[in-house]
Amino acid sequence: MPIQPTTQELSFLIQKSSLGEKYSLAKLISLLERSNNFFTRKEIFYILKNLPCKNKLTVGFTGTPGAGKSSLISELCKEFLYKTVNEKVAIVAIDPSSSISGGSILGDRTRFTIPPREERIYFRSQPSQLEMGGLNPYTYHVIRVLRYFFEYVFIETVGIGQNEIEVSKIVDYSVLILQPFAGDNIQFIKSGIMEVPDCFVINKCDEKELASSSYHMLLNSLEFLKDTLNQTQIPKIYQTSVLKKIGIQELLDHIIQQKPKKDKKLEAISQLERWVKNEYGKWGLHLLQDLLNKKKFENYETSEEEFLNIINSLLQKKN
Ligand SMILES: Nc1nc2c(ncn2[C@@H]2O[C@H](COP(=O)(O)OP(=O)(O)OP(=O)(O)O)[C@@H](O)[C@H]2O)c(=O)[nH]1
Ligand SMILES: [Mg+2]
Repeated sequence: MPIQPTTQELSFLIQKSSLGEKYSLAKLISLLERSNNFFTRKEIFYILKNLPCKNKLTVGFTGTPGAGKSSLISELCKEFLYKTVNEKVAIVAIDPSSSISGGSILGDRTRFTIPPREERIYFRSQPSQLEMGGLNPYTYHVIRVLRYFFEYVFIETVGIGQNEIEVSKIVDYSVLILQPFAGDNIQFIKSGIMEVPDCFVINKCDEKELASSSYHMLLNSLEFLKDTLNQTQIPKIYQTSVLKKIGIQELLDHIIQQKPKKDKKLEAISQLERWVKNEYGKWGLHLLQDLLNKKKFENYETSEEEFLNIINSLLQKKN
């Protein structure tokens, strides 16, 4: 595949991907992950616009390192295969252990036990931009592509705090996975992210006693916060064990009942702002807001192109 594939080649990849061919999909995603490939991306989304988008729900799974996120997602997927008939799920794992140049490697941290030839499940690992597992700059575009081909897209990221907030911006539903608490101090209550997750999971509830005390500790904290934050109700808490296969069905039932709540245009604008802020700082953000006030937002690539034209003409004038 040349650096700049032709429209025909891209259409071919997209057609094959929509028929469930994983190799073509992997190629398509790799094209998106190449940093300097704006025109290819624009072309990809232009072609995709003519296809129906399959996606019903995008779900984010975040949580403390080693809480069992990958293991739990694997179990949820196996359950998903029983529960649904023709639907498909794509998993994107943001892998903090692989380097940017390394691409998708299945390092120690990615413990997925999904049958590799299963046609209804697609797995992709993405190197993280940050040491702790923050979103890659291309994650959003990869998710947008996957939404065309899969009813469900699951994203795994490591860490709570900023990552939790970042991932919540590109998903319809956020699940925070924790391990049973050893002490009586819930450290994350201080981190100000308790209001971000839509639901909590305490995984590794293999032992009833520890599971129950952790559950009540979390419940108390959430009730305390509910009053201080003036919320009407607290999010659901699930207790699961991958080891003993507890709570998996209930959690999956709950997840697939959810409705998409995000306005995809607002989501696109927020991701465009995120990119501009990272690349050009407050100055860029100011120019973008000016542009968005004057011109109706159509789609990510159109606004990105208009923004880059403004930047280029300003830089030319300066020289
Ligand atoms: N006892 C017990 N161990 C579990 C359970 N779920 C996962 N584990 C173990 O916990 C360890 C970490 O599991 P992972 O699924 O890799 O956890 P993770 O949260 O994805 O880890 P990172 O991606 O590295 O943050 C593995 O050794 C799993 O076998 C569970 O329900 N009970
Ligand atoms: Mg993992």
